[in-house]
Amino acid sequence: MGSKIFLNGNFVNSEDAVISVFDHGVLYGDGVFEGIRSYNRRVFRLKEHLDRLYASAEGIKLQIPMSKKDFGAKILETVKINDLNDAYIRVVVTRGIGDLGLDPRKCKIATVFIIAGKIALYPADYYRNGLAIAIAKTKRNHPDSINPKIKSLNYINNILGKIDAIEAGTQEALMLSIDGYVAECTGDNIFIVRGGKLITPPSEVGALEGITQKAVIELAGKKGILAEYKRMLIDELFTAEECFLTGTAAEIIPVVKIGDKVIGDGNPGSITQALREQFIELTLNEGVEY
Ligand code: PXG
Repeated sequence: MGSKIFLNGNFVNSEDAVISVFDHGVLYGDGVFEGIRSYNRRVFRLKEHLDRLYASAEGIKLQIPMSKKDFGAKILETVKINDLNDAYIRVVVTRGIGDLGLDPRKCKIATVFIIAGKIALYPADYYRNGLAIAIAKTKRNHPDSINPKIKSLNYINNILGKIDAIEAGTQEALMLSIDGYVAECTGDNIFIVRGGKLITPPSEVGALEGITQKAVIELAGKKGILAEYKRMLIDELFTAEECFLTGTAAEIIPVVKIGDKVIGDGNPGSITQALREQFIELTLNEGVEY
């Protein structure tokens, strides 16, 4: 059965949810997006996702033709109308329809759509036993070229990193900055535990400011675990006590191997596991109801 998609002001059936070949989102990846989840009929961190969406749009000088408040209401309506208890919500704003040239001024109005569907999760095995990740051959975009805080539709850098992961036979790949610092994975932020403390790379190295990343830092704070944003070289990961990834899709997933190096004793760490349990509890109780 098809779902209902919010597209440019209306709810349409999924088979009718089509956009123009002249949309600059398609022609140039000119647009921004968010991936949001709902749990237990509550949208997790809606405000944070809306704030990031609007900040991303501002970062590419794209005017979203709706207020943040109305946008939030439409997101809630989209999950509700599709009667989903737990959903993956994809929110996209493109530059809109223009001509066969880059000039964004030719695009008179942004295209907006919201899809609410089921989420494809990592198999439960990976949460129990941990993930092996590769080190991507592809370097992360330089932060002076593309501000890593902008969650744009231009994901080729990440997709090349994902292809590196696939070629290495892993699910994910760690991306390093051009000068060799640990940035993030292709769709997740990375943390290590060292001396019982959490360390994650700052956005300036070339990482998206993750909403899950921030939630995990808050949770750690409540448990009295210190967390800091710090530049790290790859060697610092190899000698970490624990390592895990965070993201809307993955939540918190343990990493037990990076390239050919085993992390810790090769099993998911206890701090990682405790944070994961707390995070799951948070997702069920927090969030905006619909
Ligand atoms: N880094 C990158 C490059 C991302 O795309 C994250 C980190 C984690 O951020 P959040 O705010 O989600 O904690 C992301 C998020 C998908 C999908 O369908 C990807 C993301 C989120 C949801 C779904 O692949 N990426």
